[in-house]
Amino acid sequence: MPTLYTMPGTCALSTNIAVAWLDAPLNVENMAYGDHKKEAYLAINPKGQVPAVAFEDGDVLTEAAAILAWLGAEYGTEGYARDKALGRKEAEALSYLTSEVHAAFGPHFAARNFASSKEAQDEVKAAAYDRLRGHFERLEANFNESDGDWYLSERSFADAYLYVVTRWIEQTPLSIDDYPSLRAFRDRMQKDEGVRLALARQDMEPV
Ligand SMILES: N[C@@H](CCC(=O)N[C@@H](CS)C(=O)NCC(=O)O)C(=O)O
Repeated sequence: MPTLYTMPGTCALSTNIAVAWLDAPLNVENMAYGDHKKEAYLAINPKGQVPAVAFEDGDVLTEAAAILAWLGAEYGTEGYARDKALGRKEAEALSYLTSEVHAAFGPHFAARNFASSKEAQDEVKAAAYDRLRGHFERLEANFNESDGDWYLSERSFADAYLYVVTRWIEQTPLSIDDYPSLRAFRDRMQKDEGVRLALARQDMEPV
């Protein structure tokens, strides 16, 4: 059985939720923070990041969007990346969420990677918060366009990833209350059985 590697609080939660929604046959190995930089895990994923899926034949798949696409293709049923129109939009949403929105949190989580002095780090963080405001405004507007309970026309893996960033906002000076549809979405997600299972598997609580 393939193993999905996760860590508490991380974007790996999106893949963990997808595994729960699909009831896909994967082990979920939730590492303690720090284990991702140890030799044993670096031998699996030299990037030292989660998520990663290790297959029994030794192959390894990294990058959340790629793992979600693989899960959909391998275990998907109707509504999970099988419908072509939804699949296109889902791929677009996942690229946006992983490469733009997630990346914009970078200076917040690791300002030291962007500047060395405290003053410069504060400046970089302030710029990141402005950028994040733009992203959350766009996410809220996109959500409202779908006119339903989900980010796209029906439930998709974009919702699993969107849930992750609606949690991370709590750690920043931004407020989820400024984005009422996203707030209601987050509340709904936290009542979902699959989301609760994935949270428990990653030693996490609803926010
Ligand atoms: N581009 C990667 C990013 C993965 C990533 O940033 N993972 C974070 C957790 S959300 C991580 O493992 N951080 C630890 C580190 O980089 O040291 C993806 O989409 O999977």
